[in-house]
Amino acid sequence: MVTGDELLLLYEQMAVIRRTEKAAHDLFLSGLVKGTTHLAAGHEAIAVGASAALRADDYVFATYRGHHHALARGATPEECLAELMSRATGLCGAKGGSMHLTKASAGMLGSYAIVGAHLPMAVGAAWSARLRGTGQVAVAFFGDGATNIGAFHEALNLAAVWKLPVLFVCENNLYMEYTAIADVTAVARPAADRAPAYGIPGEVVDGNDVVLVQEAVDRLARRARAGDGPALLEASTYRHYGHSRADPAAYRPAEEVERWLKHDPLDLARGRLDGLGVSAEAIGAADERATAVVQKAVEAAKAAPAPDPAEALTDVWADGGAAWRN
Ligand SMILES: Cc1ncc(C[n+]2csc(CCOP(=O)(O)OP(=O)(O)O)c2C)c(N)n1
Ligand SMILES: [Mg+2]
Repeated sequence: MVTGDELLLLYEQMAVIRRTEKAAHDLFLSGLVKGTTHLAAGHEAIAVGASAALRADDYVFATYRGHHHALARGATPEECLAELMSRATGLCGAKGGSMHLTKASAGMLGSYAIVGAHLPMAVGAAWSARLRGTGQVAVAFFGDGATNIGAFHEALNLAAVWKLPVLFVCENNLYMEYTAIADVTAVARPAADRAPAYGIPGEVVDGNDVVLVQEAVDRLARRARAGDGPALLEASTYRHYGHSRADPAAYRPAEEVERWLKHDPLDLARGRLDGLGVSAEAIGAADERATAVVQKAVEAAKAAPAPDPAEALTDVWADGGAAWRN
């Protein structure tokens, strides 16, 4: 069971993510973010709870809605915001942008814009871990929309057949872009209801409760490390912003939005902290630290230089340059 001090750390991480996403939204609207953004405000508890249950050397794969996973795996708000703003100090030197945040040194093996494409990659990483006997687990985070993509089914099947140490974590926010997943899927739980067809246990968790997510991922990761094979966790959640950019998400019923905003991951964690005897002052101090970190990150990213054009061909090919092609 998590202690008050441990949960306060998770709360602060979620508070940092929430504020980073708000900053990304504001920077986008003021024209400082190049390309698009897909914000994960509302999804914080999934990334933070899962990361808290994983080993530092485990592998994580995320989607284009992946800021929360990069931050939960140790990327800083400054690195992430600088990446969104195409600055030299960005997490990927401005070569990735919002949709491709990657921090390989922290096992964050990328954010992928092709829906479903990274699930087979996570299976490959799990296979590699198995062959090397490292005890590592690979985790693929993906949206509900990916469950209607062929790669989801291929990945689950192969992972089960080879009993690989991979966890499939579906962030079910009820929508795939502007379409309700329920309108195009015959089962109620698009991920969890299908997992048993591949011989994989499919569980559902409240994805807005960081403690429940941590407990579930901890249990499923132990199982995978012990050689008992893959598992699927469907985490119910809701995005606070639209799908991308400035989408006002007018296709979502007002009553639904209101209900989910009342089920906010930060509020839920605050309630649990209170129950564990953590003072309102301690929670307020965590909020203030989070605000200060993100404010500083925004200023630093704004002040950072653009990348040197001479860097354009570095980190592109395995040899670090373009010589491979010549
Ligand atoms: C293979 C593929 N088809 C279509 C798209 C366009 N597209 C981008 S995001 C998206 C919706 C995905 O929804 P979901 O998987 O639920 O993730 P969410 O955005 O809700 O996090 C679609 C269809 C794409 N990027 N890749
Ligand atoms: Mg979705």
